[in-house]
Amino acid sequence: MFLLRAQDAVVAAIEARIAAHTHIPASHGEGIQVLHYAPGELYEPHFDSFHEEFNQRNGGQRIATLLMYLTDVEEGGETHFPLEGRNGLERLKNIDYKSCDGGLLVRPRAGDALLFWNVFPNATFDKHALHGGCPVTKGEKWVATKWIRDKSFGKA
Ligand code: PD2
Ligand code: ZN
Repeated sequence: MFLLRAQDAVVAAIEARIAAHTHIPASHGEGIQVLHYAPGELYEPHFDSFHEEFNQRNGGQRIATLLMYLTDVEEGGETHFPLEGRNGLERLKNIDYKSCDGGLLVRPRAGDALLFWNVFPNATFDKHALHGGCPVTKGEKWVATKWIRDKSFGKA
C-alpha cells in the first residue's frame, strides 16, 4: 500500500529524518510504499530508475531509494544487488536472476534502513543498482520504501 506524504505526524517525522540523513528535501520523496512478503514471495530484480520520459514528468528521475526494514525475517528475504562489487557487471553475461547469490546481500533487520543510489552523481543510469528481494523462506517480511526524485514530486 501507499501512504501519502506527511499524511500524519508519524509519517511526517519519518520523512523529516529521511531528508536529514539523505540531504534531499522531503518534497522530492514519493509517498512511502509498504510491502509485505509471505513465505515464498519475492521481488524480482529490477531498476527503480526510469528510462522513459513519461514517468519523469513529475519529479524527474528516481535518484535514490531508501528501504526501511520493519521486521526481522527468520530466513531469506534479503535485498540482493546481483551486480554489485568488483567486476560485478561481468555477472550480467550469465546471470540467474532468481538465484540470490553473487553480489551484495543485505539481511533485513527491524529498525535498519538501507540507502542506495540508482544513478551516478551526473544522473546517468547505473547498472550496479539492479536489485531484488530474495524469497522469504521462513517468517514474513515487512518493508517500507521511499523513492527519492531529483526534483520536487507533486501530489504525493
Ligand atoms: O523488499 C525489498 O527488499 C525490495 C527489493 C527491491 C524492495 C524494493 N526493491 C523496492 O521497494 O523498490
Ligand atoms: Zn526496488
